[in-house]
Amino acid sequence: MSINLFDLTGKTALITGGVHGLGMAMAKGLGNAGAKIVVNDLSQYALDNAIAEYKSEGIEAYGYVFDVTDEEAVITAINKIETEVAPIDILINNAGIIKRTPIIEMEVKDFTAVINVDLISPFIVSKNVAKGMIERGGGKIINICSMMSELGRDSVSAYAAAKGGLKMLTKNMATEWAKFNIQTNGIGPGYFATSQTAPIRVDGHPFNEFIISRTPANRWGNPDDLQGAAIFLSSKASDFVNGHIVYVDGGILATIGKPSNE
Ligand code: GCO
Repeated sequence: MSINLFDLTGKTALITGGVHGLGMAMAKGLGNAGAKIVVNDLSQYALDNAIAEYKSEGIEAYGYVFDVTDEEAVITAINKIETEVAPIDILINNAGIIKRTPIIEMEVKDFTAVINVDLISPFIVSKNVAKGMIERGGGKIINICSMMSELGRDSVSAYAAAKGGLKMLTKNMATEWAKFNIQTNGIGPGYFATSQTAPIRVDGHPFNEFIISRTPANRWGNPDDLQGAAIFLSSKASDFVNGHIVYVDGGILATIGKPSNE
């Protein structure tokens, strides 16, 4: 009998912030591979719209309002999810924010806000989900990293510091939890066409042309381009993969780039 290493039937996946963009695309990939989907947001309105979209595509999905930076709220939500839906087999720490401000002009409160959501909340959610995974004999954790886990860019210091830290937090989670059959890895998206990049992607914006020339695939990523990596790292196919950041970037990190007139 052939085994489908990528089948997620019977699994339950929590994707934080999975109400739009890359998180929703990855969640749809997991849902189409058989998983039940649980997403969170601060807005019930956003959740209601997202759940309706998942269900319109035949995906079983549930939404919970909670703040990923508030550990008490996270613990309460995990207990509700694991009581009302099912134990969490797969966690994708996707929720994130970005503030584009030069370091000199950035206020400490803004830097701190990005670190809290993009680095400290994956720590909070993972450690509280991992407790149940350890009791149940294993699980999958995927942290959404970034090109900024490896590279700097003007105006995104807080985001780069958070995503660089998230890369190393991923490796430490892998180090501590692999013995419990929890595989912890990361996905590092390149530049994707989402609402988060909309301001720097408009036609004629210099950054738009720059990214197309800087990406060997000569295009922005489409959110669905992340589904394969998400399914792989959520499935049996990655049971011996730990602490690895899978960069889905069209080749950006493979090259120093080329002169714009080539
Ligand atoms: C930016 C972009 C990036 C991308 C992504 C790259 O301002 O440089 O928003 O942060 O969103 O993180 O991997």
